[in-house]
Amino acid sequence: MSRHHLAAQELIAKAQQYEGIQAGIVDVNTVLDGPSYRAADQKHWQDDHDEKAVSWLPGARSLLVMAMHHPPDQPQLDWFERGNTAGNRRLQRISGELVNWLLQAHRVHAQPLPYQLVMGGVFLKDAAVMAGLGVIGKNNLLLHPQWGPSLRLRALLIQDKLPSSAPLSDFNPCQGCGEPCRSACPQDAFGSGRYLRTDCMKRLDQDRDNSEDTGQTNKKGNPVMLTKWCRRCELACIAGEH
Ligand code: B12
Repeated sequence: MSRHHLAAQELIAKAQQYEGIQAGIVDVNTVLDGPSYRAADQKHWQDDHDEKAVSWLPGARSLLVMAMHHPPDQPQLDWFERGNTAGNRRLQRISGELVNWLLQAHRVHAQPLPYQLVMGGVFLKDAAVMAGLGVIGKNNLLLHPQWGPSLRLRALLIQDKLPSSAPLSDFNPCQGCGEPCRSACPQDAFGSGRYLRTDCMKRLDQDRDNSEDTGQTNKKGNPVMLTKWCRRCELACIAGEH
């Protein structure tokens, strides 16, 4: 077995040792050619980069995509406070540990990618589909065979070209479904037959306006606010093993 096959297999196994994590590998250029980049106009995203955006490892070839199970009975994983969520903080911690491990065990350089596109992140749902973690459902979310849409994503950029995981075949969770995800939307963001971001965004703006005061203060002495995002399209979905 080649050095890179071994690194890929061991990396996926290492990531999956963490409770509730599944992982796959995909060629980064395939993701950059994918549907979301085409829809969003890749050039626009590049032009839009924040000056604080991370610079990618030069010539990086692969991505490790991680899905973290987000059980519906743990809504706090998605609550947004002090600029982040608990679920995302856990994924960031795991990413850092995997980068260190990959360098020590295989002398392969990797880099945790940020969440936001403007900060240098990638479109994670596309990456996850291509890495074999699920398919895109009628709710425009990644659906995983066991977890349905109840997951959060994160990626590591890897310097070397590691062999890619195979996309899923024969997983069609939306076939014959009555689409409760779409009727659950309080903004009717799927009313036109496809997901409309501007409608969805209105609801998330309202969620932000309705942030709760935690009673804590940050270093600057300002109140720490907590936002609970609308997740109706996610929570109404019946895909996966509930
Ligand atoms: C910006 C953003 C938002 C914006 C805009 C969303 C949008 N879709 O445009 C707002 C704030 C509105 C939002 C809302 C939500 N988001 Co959001 N969001 C993101 C972010 C940062 C980028 C997504 C984006 O801009 N996509 C670009 C547009 C062009 O594409 P799109 O609408 O997603 O549609 C594309 C895909 O569906 C894809 N596609 C469709 N079919 C197929 C088939 C194949 C084979 C492939 C490869 C791709 C593909 O192509 C479409 C474009 O043509 C990602 C994290 C990331 N870095 O990727 C999280 C992310 C997508 N969001 C997530 C979540 C959970 C939500 C919300 C439920 C709110 C919440 N609790 O956080 C809602 C759900 C909205 C919905 N039903 O899509 C999760 C999704 C997890 C999952 N199971 O899929 C992500 C991955 C973040 C995370 N924490 O893991 N989000």
